Amino acid sequence: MPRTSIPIDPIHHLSVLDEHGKVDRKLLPAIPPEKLLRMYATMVRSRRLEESMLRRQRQGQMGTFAPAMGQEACQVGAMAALEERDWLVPSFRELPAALWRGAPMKNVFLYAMGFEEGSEVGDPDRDRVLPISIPVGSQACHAAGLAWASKLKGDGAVAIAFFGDGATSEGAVHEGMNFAGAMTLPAIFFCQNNQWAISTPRRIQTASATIAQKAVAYGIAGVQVDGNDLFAVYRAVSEAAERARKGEGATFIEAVTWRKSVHTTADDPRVYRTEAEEKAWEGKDPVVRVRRFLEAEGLWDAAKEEALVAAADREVNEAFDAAVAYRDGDVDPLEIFDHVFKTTPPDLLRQREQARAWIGGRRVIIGAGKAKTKPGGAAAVGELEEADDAPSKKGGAR
Ligand SMILES: Cc1ncc(C[n+]2csc(CCOP(=O)(O)OP(=O)(O)O)c2C)c(N)n1
Ligand SMILES: [Mg+2]
Repeated sequence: MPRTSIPIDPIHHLSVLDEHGKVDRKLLPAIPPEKLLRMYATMVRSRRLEESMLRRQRQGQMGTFAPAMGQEACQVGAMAALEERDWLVPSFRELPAALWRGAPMKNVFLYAMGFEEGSEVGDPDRDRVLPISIPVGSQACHAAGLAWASKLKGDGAVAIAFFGDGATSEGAVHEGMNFAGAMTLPAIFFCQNNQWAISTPRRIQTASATIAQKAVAYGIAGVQVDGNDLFAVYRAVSEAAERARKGEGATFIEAVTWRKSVHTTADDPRVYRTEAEEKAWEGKDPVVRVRRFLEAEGLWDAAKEEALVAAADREVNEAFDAAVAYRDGDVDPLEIFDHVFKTTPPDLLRQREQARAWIGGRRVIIGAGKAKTKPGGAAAVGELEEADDAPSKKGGAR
């Protein structure tokens, strides 16, 4: 009765594009130049938008958000490797992925101003993008469910879930991946290991040598990629999608990356990260890496960069102005009951009616101190103020 080894497939690490913009030609995915330039432009647009959002949040012009700076290659590389029919299941840090799918910057601002309709990326009946989901790890189960539906319908769609290193300590991630393994589902679980879960470092999140190796336990494919390498991510996701479409099941991808900025605008990483660490990752910036590659290929130069940045900044400013105009316009606060279910269920309809009665004819302060009155009780998010024509507290519907 000897002790024998159980054969387990090794977990590979994939890297294609180095910090100086040099590539391994054998591994470089074939991406047409127009698509490649659109990928780079999306990374830059995302970076410029988030830099603007950070400034605007500090000035009180919008609420909190979770910047994806430093993780642009993970998200744009992954989404560009997929098709329109594939499902995007984001967590709360997926701006670059949403922009790739066509999210209007105006909506990005609206979401950060508290408007649920900001979640809309396009046509909700057509665009396969789920809204932001804040509960850590929930995305794995959502993607497993969508992948199961896709398998049952035979529509060939793949579902990709984005979550972080911290999420791998949540039960939902294991449930989702186990289900996808057991049911051989067309799902991709994309873990952005950005080294931190707020202030908890990766090294105490799990005793696993890699996060990718957890795939072995679910019987699904697993790979670790350099998450700051657009081409490694693109290749890994292309391979995962191909496997999924062939009916060979799910893949777990660990993308090793770095959150360059704050966890959210309510966080200060200087309290728990050293300057030396920040510096070490500075040279690995995913956007700079692609730019160097494009320059070396003769596809990019300083003038093009300047024009792209100027266009992105223009787009950001126009989107912000449009979002402010919307916020200060005729907004109905009862819309908080909309945008979740296609058909609002009866209990929410009842709550909607209660809220309508409670608001009565009172004024509501919207955004930066603007007062609006809407007859019939519909008003806006923000503070309530007694209006002259409001029903008295005693007499008003409650
Ligand atoms: C179930 C649940 N627990 C706690 C939180 C609070 N929370 C928000 S983000 C976060 C850390 C997530 O870290 P990670 O999964 O690494 O993702 P990252 O923020 O780094 O993108 C926590 C604990 C939450 N949103 N949901
Ligand atoms: Mg993290």
